[in-house]
Amino acid sequence: MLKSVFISLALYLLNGLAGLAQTTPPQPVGPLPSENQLRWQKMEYYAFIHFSINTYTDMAWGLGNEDPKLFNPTNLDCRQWARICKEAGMKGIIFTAKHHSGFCLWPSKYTEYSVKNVPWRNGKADIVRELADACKEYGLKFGVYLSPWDRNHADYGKPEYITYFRNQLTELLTNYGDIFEVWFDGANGGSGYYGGANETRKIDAKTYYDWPTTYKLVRKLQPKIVIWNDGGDRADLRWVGTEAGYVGETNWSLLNATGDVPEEQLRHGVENGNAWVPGEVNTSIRPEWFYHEREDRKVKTLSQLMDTYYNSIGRNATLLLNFPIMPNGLIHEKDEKAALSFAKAVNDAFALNLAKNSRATASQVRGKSSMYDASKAIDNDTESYWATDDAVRNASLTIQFSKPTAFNRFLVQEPIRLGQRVKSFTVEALVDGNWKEIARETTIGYKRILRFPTVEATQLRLTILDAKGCPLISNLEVYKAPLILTSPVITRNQAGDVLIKSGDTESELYYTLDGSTPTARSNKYVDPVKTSSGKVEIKAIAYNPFTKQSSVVSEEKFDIAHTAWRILNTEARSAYQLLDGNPGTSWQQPKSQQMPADLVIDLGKEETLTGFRYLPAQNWWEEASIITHYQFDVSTDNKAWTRVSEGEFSNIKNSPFWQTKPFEPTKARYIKLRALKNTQEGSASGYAEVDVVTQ
Ligand code: FUL
Repeated sequence: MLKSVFISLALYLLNGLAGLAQTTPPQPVGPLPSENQLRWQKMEYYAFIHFSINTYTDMAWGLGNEDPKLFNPTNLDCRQWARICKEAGMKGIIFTAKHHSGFCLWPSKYTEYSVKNVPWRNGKADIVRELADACKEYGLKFGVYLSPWDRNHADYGKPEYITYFRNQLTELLTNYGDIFEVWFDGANGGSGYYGGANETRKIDAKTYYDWPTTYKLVRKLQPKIVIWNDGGDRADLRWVGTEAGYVGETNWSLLNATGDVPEEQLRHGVENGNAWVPGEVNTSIRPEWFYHEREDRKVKTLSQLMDTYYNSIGRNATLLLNFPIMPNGLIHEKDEKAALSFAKAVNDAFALNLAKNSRATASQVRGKSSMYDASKAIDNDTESYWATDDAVRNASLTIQFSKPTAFNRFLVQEPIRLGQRVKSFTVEALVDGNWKEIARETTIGYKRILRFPTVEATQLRLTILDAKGCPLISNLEVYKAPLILTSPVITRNQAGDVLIKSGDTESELYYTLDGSTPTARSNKYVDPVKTSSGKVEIKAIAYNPFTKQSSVVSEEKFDIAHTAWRILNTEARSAYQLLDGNPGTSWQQPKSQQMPADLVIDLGKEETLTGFRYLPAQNWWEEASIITHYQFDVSTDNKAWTRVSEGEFSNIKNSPFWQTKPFEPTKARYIKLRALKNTQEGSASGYAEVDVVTQ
C-alpha cells in the first residue's frame, strides 16, 4: 500500500516536472516595447488640438510677426474641448502650446511673445494650465506640442535658441502635472520674422537641436512620457509619413535606431528593425490643422472617419485626431457632431463579440498545457494568450460558433510585451461545409482589424503562415458591424455640369440646389445636373430605400463654371485636367519648364475676383511636385499685369488640400499663377485643380 502511494507520488512529480519543462513561457522576440510605449499603445485614440495666433489670420502656419493683440478667444472654454474628447471616447489631448509662429499659449518667462501680452483677460491667461486642469477633471491624459522651429525668435538658428527651447520645455514639463506625450514637429519652411530680421534661416535638423540631450531632459522631468519626433534622432514613436489618416497594412512597430527613415519605412516600419518605434496616425477632422471658416463644409464624414479608424487603430497604430479651435475659443459644433457620431458608430460596430460564446481549438498548443490553449485567445483577458511550442511557425486556431453566424469584422491581437511576431496569416470561414478564404494578410501587432463583406459561417479559422518566433495570440474577436451609408461625392466638370457619385451600389441619390437639406423627396439624381455658368450651391444625400436610412449630407459650393476658360501657356489638351473639377486627375508642367513656371488662363470674360484656389496633384508622392511659393497676377488685357497675391502654401506637402488665397476685389479676365518654388527642387509643378473666387 505504502509502496503504491510512493510510486503514484513519484509519477505525479515526474509528470509535473515534464509539464513544467514543456510549459515554460515563450521567450520574447526582440526588440520589445518599453512600459511607456505599452501604456501609450493601449490608449489607442486621443485628440490633437490646434490653436494659436494664426487662428486669427486664417493661416496654416503663422509667420512669427503676428500682432499678439489679434489673439482674442472671447468664449474660451477648455472644458468644452475636454468634454467633447471624453464623450468621443478619446483618452487624452495633445495641445499646440507653441506652434511654428513661436507664439506661446502659456505665459513663458523666456519670451514676450505669448498670452501674457495680449489685451484679452489683461494678459493673465494660461491656456496650457486651463487645459491641463480640464483634462484632469475629465479623466484625460495631457500632452504638449512644442514646435522646434520658431519663426518669432531672434536667436533661431543659433546655439542660444536651443537653451531657450529647453527652458520652455522645462516649463511645460514641470508646471502642468503628468505629460503623457511630447510632440516635436520637424517642419521648417526656412523664412521667418526672427525678431525683426525677416530672413530665411537654414539649420541642419540632424545636428542643430542636439536631440539626445533634450531627450535626457524630457525623461528626467517626465519619466513616464513618450516622445514623438519626425525630424531628429529616433524617438519613442514614429510619424507614419502622411497626414491623410492611415498607416500601411503591413505595419511593423520597428525601425532601425540610426540612419535616415525613407517614407516607405515610415509607412510600414522595418521587419528586422533593431528599435521599437510604433506608428501614430495623426490627422485632422477637417482638411487643415487650424480653423478656417471655409472648411465648415469640409468636416470629415462618418465614412471617412470610419476608414481612418480601420486604417490606424485597425492596423497596429494609434489615432491622434485633431480639432481646430475657432477664433472664439471653442470647437465647432459640426466637429463635435462628427466626433460623437464617429464614437457611436465605433461602439455600434464593436458592441457584440460573436466569438465570446464560441469554442476555440488549436492545431498545436504549447506543452499541451491549458495555460496556453486556444481558449486563452477568447477569454477577454489580453494578458493571457494562445501559444505553440517554440519550433512552430505555422499553426491555426479555429472557433466554432454555436449556430451559423453572420459577421464582417475580425479583430486579432498579439501580446506585444513578447515582441511583434506574426509575418503572415489568413482568415477562413466554414460556409456550407467548405473553407472559404476571406483575408490573407501580413502583420498583426498590438491590434489588427479586418473588414470584409458579410459572410455566414459555422466556424472561423485563423492560420498563422509565418512568424518570427512561435506565434502568440492574446485576443480574437468577431463582429457584425452595421453598414454605413457613404456620403456622395459632388464635382462640377468644365462644362458646368454637376456630378454626384455614390460610394456603394445600392443607394439612391437626392439633391437640392436651394440650400435646403435634401431628403428622399428632393430631386432624384439620375444624370449630371445642368446648371448655369454662375455659382452653384448643392447638397446631396445617399438614401437606402430598403432600410430608409440617409447618409450624412455632402455639400459643395462651386464658383463660376470653367466653361469658357482657356489655358494660354500650353497647347497640351491634357492641361485641361486642371479645370475638369476632378481632384483625381492632374496636369504637370513639362519637365523642361524652368522655374519660375507660369500657368496663364483666360476666363473668357471679365469678372470681379476676390481670391484664387489651388489644389496640388494628389499623387504627389509619385512624380508631380507641389508648388510651395507662388505669385498670382491678374490682367484685363493679357498685357498689363497686377500682382494681387504672393507668398507660401504652408504645410502643403503634408497636407495637400485646397489652398485658398483671398485678395482685394479686382476686375480681371486673365489670371497667372507663377510657381516660384516646388517641393521637389528641379522638377515640374503639378496641378489637380486651379480655380478663382468671384465676388
Ligand atoms: C505639421 C505642421 O507643420 C502642421 O502645422 C501641424 O502642426 C501638423 C500636426 O504637423 O507638420
